[in-house]
Amino acid sequence: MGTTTYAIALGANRPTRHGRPAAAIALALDRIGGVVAASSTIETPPLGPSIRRFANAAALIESDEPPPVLLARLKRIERALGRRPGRRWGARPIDLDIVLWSGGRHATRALTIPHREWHRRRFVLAPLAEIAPGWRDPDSGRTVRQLLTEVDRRRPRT
Ligand code: PH2
Ligand code: MG
Ligand code: MG
Repeated sequence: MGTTTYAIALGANRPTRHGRPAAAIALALDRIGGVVAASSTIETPPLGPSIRRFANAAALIESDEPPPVLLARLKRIERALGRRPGRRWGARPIDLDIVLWSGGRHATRALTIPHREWHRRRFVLAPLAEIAPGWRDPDSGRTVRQLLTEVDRRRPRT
């Protein structure tokens, strides 16, 4: 088992030869490996310019890789599942984001952990709250469960 725990957010909103977006998420989890917990896969309305709804999920993985090495591997998996570089928020067959890691903060030009936007995004917080409700954001000191409650208070679910 790995020495480091990572929380990964998975998203997809374009079908691929593997099938519906939820199938790409299942396949990506399989490729990532080291999965110690996986949330359910939920359907979410798109944030931003995309029109199609997303499938979103979260997973905890254990790995010996330092953050840049894991990031490079996640990008290779994205490409293998059909992701092509393009518009920043375009429809995508798979998006694999590192949200948190057991090392606290990591900030370089190439990669920032915690992910800059994760604490505002219900589609990240809701799946993550299923598997790591007590994980504390190193920036705010709040748990995933608290952050989810705050997002819902600002923008009540309809
Ligand atoms: N990802 C984005 C932009 N908008 N909306 C939803 N619902 N789910 C996502 O994963 C998502 C998004 C950029 O990565
Ligand atoms: Mg993303
Ligand atoms: Mg991404």
